Amino acid sequence: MRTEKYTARAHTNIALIKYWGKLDQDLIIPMNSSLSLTLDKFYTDTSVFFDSDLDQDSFILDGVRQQNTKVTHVLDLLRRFSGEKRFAVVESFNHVPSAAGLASSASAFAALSLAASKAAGLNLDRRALSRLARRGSGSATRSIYGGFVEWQQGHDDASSYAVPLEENLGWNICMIAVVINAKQKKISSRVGMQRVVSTSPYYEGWKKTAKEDLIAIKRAIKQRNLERVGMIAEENALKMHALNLSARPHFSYFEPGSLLAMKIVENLRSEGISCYYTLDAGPNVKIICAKKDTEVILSALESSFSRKDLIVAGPGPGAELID
Ligand code: 2P0
Repeated sequence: MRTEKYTARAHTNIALIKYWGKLDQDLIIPMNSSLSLTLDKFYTDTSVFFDSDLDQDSFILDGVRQQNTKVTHVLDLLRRFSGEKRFAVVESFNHVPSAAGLASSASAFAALSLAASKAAGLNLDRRALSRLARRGSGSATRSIYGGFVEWQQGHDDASSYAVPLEENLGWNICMIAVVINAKQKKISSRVGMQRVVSTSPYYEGWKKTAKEDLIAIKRAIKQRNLERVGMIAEENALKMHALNLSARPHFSYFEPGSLLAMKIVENLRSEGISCYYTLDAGPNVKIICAKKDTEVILSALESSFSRKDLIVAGPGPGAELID
């Protein structure tokens, strides 16, 4: 006997104020609140049904069977909440315009939370979905919502969830993803951030400054001040990456191509074009800019990068059922 199959779509998000460190590793309670923009171009579609003929969960990503303990962990939590005893079939497809290495656990766990909770017979509200997605991967907490989203750090399972800041922006803010390297990163976010918390002498400074950056960026978003939003995001990203350089043993996600893209953005800015960069736990650079400036920025990047590695994205929607 199997349950009805539900399919959900969730988009990835890019943090402008980063989450980088956990207060509680099991519950995934972050050390600081973070803020992101959900993007339209990168998303995951996930279908789930429970079936009494199964003797274990099955997870297929882009047609390939996977072993993923985080997926099983979220399904175990759901079984506990819902009383559903059966194992599940989870089938996911990542939609990324090229082999960009930008498919993220954020869209994956947001889509899984929505599809699996429906298949288990639950009608969770978005706050509960955000909390469930958080248990799979921190950044997924924010992908339940579209547009600008704040993950309020909280202090326990009940109080740590995302809230929508502005879901329908009516603002032509864009992100250009510069794909430097699409391969799997050597140091996972989970390992990298934990090492930073345990060893960086600057971590207390990060917590203080992240709090200040969050207040400042929320004000700048409200004022539609792209220059302020971009500059705060760029500085916040650099502070996060400085933590990695100060960890023991130190590490960095930057590659030569990352530095080149960052330099191009800084040069464009000195020529009067409003563009700013941010980087996550990998070498790819995301450029924050106004839609009207994308062509001039793309043409500057094209002198060093192939056009197929430059992807322009806009604000995207929150997680939704599509089937
Ligand atoms: C963020 N990142 O705020 C930060 C900035 C990457 C750099 O959240 O351990 O996959 O599963 O909670 O969410 C990526 O880390 O880590 C991330 P876990 P996650 O988007």
